[in-house]
Amino acid sequence: LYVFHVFQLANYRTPQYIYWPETLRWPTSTQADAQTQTDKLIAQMNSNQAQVKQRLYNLFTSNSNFTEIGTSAWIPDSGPGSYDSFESIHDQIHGTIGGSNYGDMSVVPVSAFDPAFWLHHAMIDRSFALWQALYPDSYVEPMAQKQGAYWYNSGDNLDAETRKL
Ligand SMILES: [Cu+2]
Repeated sequence: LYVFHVFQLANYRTPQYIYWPETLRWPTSTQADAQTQTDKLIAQMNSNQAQVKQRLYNLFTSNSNFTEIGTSAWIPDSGPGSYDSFESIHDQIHGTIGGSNYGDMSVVPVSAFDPAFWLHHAMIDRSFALWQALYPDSYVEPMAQKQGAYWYNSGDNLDAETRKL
């Protein structure tokens, strides 16, 4: 895997990214001598494959509203239900590659150090492009920010022109 030498301890909540000299997938531990467990990664990816395939199929075939399928932030105003989104699938893949001991792909500040990050995000972009080909008239609808965040306050109106961060 890719070898790198960066880091300032103060920037990371968990110290292993300081002493891991390379990206790790399904690391054996959070200790300095942790090793990637490729067998566990492959087993988990194989285990999840059918479920992720079905979820993508469902998004392509059962929902023509970009706002609803784009992010996991969309929450209907009323009614129980099970909702899915490209972002939720994206999140699951990050965790599946990172594994249970916080491999790089599991943690936002370091996930892009794993070359798998770029393949994964290319697949998410591809999925969006395929969905947009099916539903070319649906796009971002204005909606209020649900929770305060660093750049936005709860209730701020966000739309397609909102600055992406
Ligand atoms: Cu990501």
